[in-house]
Amino acid sequence: MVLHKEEYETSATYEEVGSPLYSNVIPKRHSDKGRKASSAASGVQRYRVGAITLGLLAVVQLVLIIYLAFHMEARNKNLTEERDELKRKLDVLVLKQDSWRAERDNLTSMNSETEGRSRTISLERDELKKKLNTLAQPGWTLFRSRAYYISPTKKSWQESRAYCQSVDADLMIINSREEQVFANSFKLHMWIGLTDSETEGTWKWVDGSPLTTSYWGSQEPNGKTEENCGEIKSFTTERSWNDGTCSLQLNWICEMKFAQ
Ligand code: MMA
Ligand code: CA
Repeated sequence: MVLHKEEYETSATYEEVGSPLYSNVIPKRHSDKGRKASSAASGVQRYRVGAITLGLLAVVQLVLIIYLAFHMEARNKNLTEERDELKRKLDVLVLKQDSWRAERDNLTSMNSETEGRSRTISLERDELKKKLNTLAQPGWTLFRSRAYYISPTKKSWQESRAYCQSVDADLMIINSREEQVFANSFKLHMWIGLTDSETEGTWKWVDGSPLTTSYWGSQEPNGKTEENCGEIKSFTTERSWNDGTCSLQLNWICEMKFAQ
């Protein structure tokens, strides 16, 4: 603005001296000497103006730089805080993720445990249902939490055993005096779950357990390799067992268990 005005005045001084239009505004001293002095003063003026302008620009620039520096500083501080906050949040999330993973694994194993248990329960339920249906058939008797079946027909020891197994039972195992007395009470010549077929002279029950307490009749067992299957024979005496020929057709007694 200042420069403009100066130029304006100067150009007028050079070109429009005689113009009546400018006669009022042009100063009276318009000699060569005066013109030179005026020109020098205007140069100094311009220099000053330029210097001031540059100075102002420098100040403005400095202010701008300081402002920007502060601004950047503040911005940096904010970003650092944000970054730290995000790091903290990330740490929390990583911890949560770990505990959720552990929880998920825990639930997964609990789930497979539950599934396994429910499969077992369902198998046991089906087995008990089947046993209950069997018990409703004629020939079955309950005694001391077990069920016993006295056959109305005769079979070999092996076929008799197969029948018992087909109804989730087996030939009777006698492991108490009570059971021995109970077995005799039917007053029937019948197969029980005893054999020495595997090793001659070594009597075993059908569940694989060895014979400990026995109720052999007098002189029994006497059949060597000819008689490898156990039977109730002389039921009028407590010691009623005989070793008989396994292919003989006899009645039989099954025993059913409901728990181990
Ligand atoms: C039958 C048979 C044998 C038993 C004798 C006892 C004759 O054979 O049952 O196993 O030992 O009788 O006299
Ligand atoms: Ca015998």
